[in-house]
Amino acid sequence: MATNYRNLRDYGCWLQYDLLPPELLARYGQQFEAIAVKGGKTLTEAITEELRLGLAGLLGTSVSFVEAEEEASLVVRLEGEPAEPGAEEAFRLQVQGDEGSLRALVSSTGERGLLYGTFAFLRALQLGEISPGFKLEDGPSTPLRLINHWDNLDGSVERGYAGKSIFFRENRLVEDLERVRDYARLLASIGINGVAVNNVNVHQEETQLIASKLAMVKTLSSIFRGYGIRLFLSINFASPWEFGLDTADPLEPQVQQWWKERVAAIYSQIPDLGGFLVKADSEHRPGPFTYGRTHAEGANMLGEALKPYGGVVIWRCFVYNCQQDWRDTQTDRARAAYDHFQPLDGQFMDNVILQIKNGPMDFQVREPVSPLFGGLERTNQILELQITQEYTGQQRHLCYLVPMWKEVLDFDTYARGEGSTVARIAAGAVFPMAFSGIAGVSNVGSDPNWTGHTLAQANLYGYGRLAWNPGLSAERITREWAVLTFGHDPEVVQTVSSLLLGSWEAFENYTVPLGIGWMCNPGHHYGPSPEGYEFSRWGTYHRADRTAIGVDRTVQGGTGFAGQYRAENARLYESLESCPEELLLFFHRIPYTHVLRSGKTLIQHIYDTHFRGVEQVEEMISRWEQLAGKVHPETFSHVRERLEIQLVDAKEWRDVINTYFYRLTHIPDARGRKIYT
Ligand code: GCW
Repeated sequence: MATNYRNLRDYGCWLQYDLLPPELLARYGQQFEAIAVKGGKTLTEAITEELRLGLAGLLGTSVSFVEAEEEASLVVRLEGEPAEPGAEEAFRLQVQGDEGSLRALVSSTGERGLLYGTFAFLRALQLGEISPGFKLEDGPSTPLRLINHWDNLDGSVERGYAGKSIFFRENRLVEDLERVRDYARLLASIGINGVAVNNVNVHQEETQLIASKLAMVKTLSSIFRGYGIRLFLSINFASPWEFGLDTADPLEPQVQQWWKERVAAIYSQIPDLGGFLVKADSEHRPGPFTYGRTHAEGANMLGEALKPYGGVVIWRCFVYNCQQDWRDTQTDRARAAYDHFQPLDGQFMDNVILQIKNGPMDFQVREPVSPLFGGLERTNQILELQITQEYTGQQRHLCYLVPMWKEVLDFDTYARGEGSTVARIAAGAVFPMAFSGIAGVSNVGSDPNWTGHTLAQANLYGYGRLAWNPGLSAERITREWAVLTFGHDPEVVQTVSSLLLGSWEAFENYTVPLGIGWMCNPGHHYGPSPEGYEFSRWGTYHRADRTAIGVDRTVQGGTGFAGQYRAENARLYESLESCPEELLLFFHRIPYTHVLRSGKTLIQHIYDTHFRGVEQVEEMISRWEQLAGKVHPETFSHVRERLEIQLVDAKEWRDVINTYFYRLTHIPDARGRKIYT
């Protein structure tokens, strides 16, 4: 069962380890055949296995492991003590000698550093960067680099677009645990150090993971441990009640006691569990509000229970009123996270971490950055990104998210003057924090290629690389991924990279204009439905009529959301003149005849981008076609099929959106293109 996946090309993702091209073989050929791995224990097997596999594949030789360092041309060595917390994840990679007799040393004060250094060595080898004098001192910028799975025990995956869960099936663990190991390896190769394995929507069955089904967690954690990854569990805040108490009130001593005992039982089985991830008072999940308590009181109660074991509580800020009435124009969902959590700044225990979605709404193709970044000064916090493409084409469409994430990470909050970027906040460099980092919602499932669309593997890779170092450019990450996945043919690397890098823009062009969001089908969120969410309870309205569209979120005449930012950004968004145009309809209500900086009216901009988006997909297809015979035939036809689906859907989006606005406005396309009436 395990092996039939492995025979498939795309199963290997970016760890293909294909034989290097002749020019690199000439340099590296017979160079790294004797290896010494010194020190370490938990991760030694992972390190040696990786080197064996990697070097055999890349260099076409078999390697031997030797005791004496002098006999080795590659030494992986643990040395010294970590100088500060986190230093054990950093490594040094040095290459000496001259072409023809290279000697490489990977060293770290910690085992995880050695593992990351090993992957870095193999990557640098493939990129042709290993040469005499090469030196890389590298360590993660962000301490917590997490993946969140929205996997349910029955095997389904909430917002999963790549098959079923790779962990669970019919309330048990899957049989193929080897695949879980392969997954841990993929994650370790990009520096991930924590995984929450179950859905933040904790249904009844999953509540048992902290009790009768704890053995499943133990098994999974032992697999991940072998790759330096700690396990986290999503928990149900009302667990005490589910297990028979008559309350889950965080201030009730019996509830506190219940959690302490539960946590003790869990840590007796899994002493290195990372902690809990909690979605509370959000989309019908229970939480402290039921008992008139604050989120600080709720989170701290769990923090107390976890503290003796070094565990943390990751508490999500995705809290808003999901029972809104569309007639209510006072309530603004965009304000909710800040309104709920900013007043609690400074009240959370030091092992509680707030997890904040990148935008104030919910993973739309374009949103401003959540004002909680920069708004919270005395609270541990991590950024939440969505790797799974819920609103961005569901892994049927190519939509590479690294450029979007770069914008989020580079966003300057001005919280401590210029340069207070989200990246630096996530790195704990703006405000002192005991914990900081990044979490990404997984896009992985049981499909043989892991991500449904093979090119969506790049989103997982890019996420990990950015979490490690938000300073890496999108171009660098993309090139790395293309070379590791497809090899060195410059035409392939160039085409794949440019397809990826242009895809977010294309997707945005044919879907939802200028930051309004939500014009998708309710429920499953695939495909266009301009008013699908217009009269619903979810607080997601664009309020288009025949003269104007958008929500006024200014302080002056709107919901005041713009005022949640620091002065520099508040000013920027408040005024129609300075508001970045791609976010215009998020912050302002605009007549269709309003003239944009391009000189076009808003309505013409909508038409133009929608025609353009479809053309971009057409161009993507013809560029991909040119790779026939240059990439693996299975990958080639798989991607072509997906691109063809994307084209059909892009046309559907274009026509629905254009017609919707034409029918409202009766303003024709200035260029006379076909708009259905
Ligand atoms: O984007 C929304 C999704 C829900 C998800 C929720 C959340 C896990 O539509 O499926 O629930 O966000 O982030 O909690």
